[in-house]
Amino acid sequence: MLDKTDTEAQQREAFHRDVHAGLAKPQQKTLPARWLYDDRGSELFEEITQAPEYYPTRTETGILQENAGAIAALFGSEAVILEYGAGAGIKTEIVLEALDRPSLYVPIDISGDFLAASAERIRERFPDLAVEPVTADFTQEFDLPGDLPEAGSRGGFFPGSTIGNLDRAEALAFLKRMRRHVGEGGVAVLGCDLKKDIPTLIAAYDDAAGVTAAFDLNILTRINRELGADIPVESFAHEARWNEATSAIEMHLVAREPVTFSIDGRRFAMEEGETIHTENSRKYDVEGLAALAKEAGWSLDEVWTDGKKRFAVMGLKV
Ligand code: AVI
Repeated sequence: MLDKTDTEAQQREAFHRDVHAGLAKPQQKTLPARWLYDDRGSELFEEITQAPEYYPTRTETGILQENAGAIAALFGSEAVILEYGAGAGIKTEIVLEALDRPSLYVPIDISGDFLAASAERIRERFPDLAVEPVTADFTQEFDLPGDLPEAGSRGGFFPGSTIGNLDRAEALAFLKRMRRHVGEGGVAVLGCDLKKDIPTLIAAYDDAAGVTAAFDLNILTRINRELGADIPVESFAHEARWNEATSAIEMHLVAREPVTFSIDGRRFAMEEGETIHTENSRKYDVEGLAALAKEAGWSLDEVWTDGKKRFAVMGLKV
């Protein structure tokens, strides 16, 4: 687990390192998607979830609402719920509300401030529920607090299809980590955006109101502000692309003209049309993700989906 000042200093250093390494690449320039989420980025992501074209959030929420009883039954009585990425808001509340006498809720998030605020909200909403937030980057190894109660089973909750933002190796490592955290007799509920027609996917990642574009471009504003850079943000445009080989929607920032800029005194140049790849959002089919989960020690117990089969919520057992 991380101390707040440690986290901030390490985060800053890691941001600096990732930006320099990613933008110095001679071929495809890249920026890791995790840096999209500063305060403004997190606000814009919240707005994306309300965009008419962005179906995943409301589809998953509907699936959780419709199947809350069955999901609660999978978690069992007196469960310890480990949520990877705090603050799925309404989705978390739907699940916690349906549970039978949960013994503890453990939200896990890298952003300590965000985590504290969402833990507070949950405490107000569920005054009888014990809440023990853990500040940690759940895409890396970390240990849970040693004093978790033994009553009931442990259940991992990973909604939002955030698994799609990890590459295959990271997703496998994450599923193994969650398997280790829940131990024998543990279960998990995993949200997963499914493969579908390409126009629907592209529209979801390039909404007409330009919220996703603002979210993507905000990473350049963040670099300018936090790393003292002078990237001409208006010289870039957001683009969403489908990559069939990786089964992923990719977000790119395309240079609309030749651009030069400096970051900490180091010069960078990009040609017109050259792009910075900022995010992958992988789309699975249930069989593919179940096979990956199996490799990590899980077996598929149940699948809940919507009428159009756009999104799946998967119930896993150890
Ligand atoms: C957080 N994650 C699941 C979102 C997704 O759909 O991959 C991030 C996002 N990027 C653009 N729009 C939404």
